[in-house]
Amino acid sequence: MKRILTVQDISCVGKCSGTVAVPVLSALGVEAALLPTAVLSTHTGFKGFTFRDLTDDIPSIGAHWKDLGLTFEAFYSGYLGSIRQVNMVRDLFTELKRAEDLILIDPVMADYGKFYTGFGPEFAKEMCGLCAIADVVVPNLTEACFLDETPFRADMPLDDQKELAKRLAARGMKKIVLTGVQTGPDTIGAMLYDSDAGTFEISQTGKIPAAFHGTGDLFASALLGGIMNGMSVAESMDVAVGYIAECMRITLEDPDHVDYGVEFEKATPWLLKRSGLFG
Ligand code: PXL
Repeated sequence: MKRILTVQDISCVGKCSGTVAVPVLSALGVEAALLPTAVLSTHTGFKGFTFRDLTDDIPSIGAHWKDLGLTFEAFYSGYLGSIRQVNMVRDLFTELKRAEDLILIDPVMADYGKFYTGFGPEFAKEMCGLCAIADVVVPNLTEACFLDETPFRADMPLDDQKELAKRLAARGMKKIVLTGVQTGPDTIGAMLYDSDAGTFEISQTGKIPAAFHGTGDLFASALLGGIMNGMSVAESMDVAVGYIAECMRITLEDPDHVDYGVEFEKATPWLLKRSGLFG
């Protein structure tokens, strides 16, 4: 059985980061070890959340795993709470990774043209350094602009988004899966730029007029799960795009849905079927 390590926070309520990464990867038949970077009462979209920083625990947890000789076939980071954490994660992944293992970095820090609470350009600079050690990075359009230190434009033409992906490759990123790509007036999706092959692939779906926290985390987790099951990055991206659309469709169908996250649990049968794992 494949084992991966994911490093991100636990937002006790909020359906994002660690509390979606582990169940999605487990459903896809991957053992997911979780190193929590912080424990929050809720994600930062709620007012008055509590935040217990666990940065100081990271080195000793990594050292214990090293003593045990534990190995992971992939390393996956999401929301990291500080520059110090970004640097620790870079050290941890570099130390534990064997040549054949994969690193996937989701540079969680911004969306819709704005940094999340607590992040800014200095953080983006450090995150850019972490992305350079990854095999696959999964920025949304805002994060891609901030990594590249270029102004965000919600209506950026597709050709400009391709140039943006190429500039990220020039900063050392290998496979770039750009999310939130406007592929047409009524379509949205993701675009993979494989800098070694010099190729672009696009996966798209009909636009759903809603936005929920945690969909980026679900996307990255489903993407990694697919790759761990032997899919190419492009195939897995296609599944992940469909999965997010399905999660949103199911959520909006429920008149009692909460507004802080999607009902991803109910889309598990769809994901397993689409991944060829069930039914
Ligand atoms: O979904 C990204 C994310 C993860 N973790 C925390 C967050 C957010 C987005 O706001 O607040 C704590």
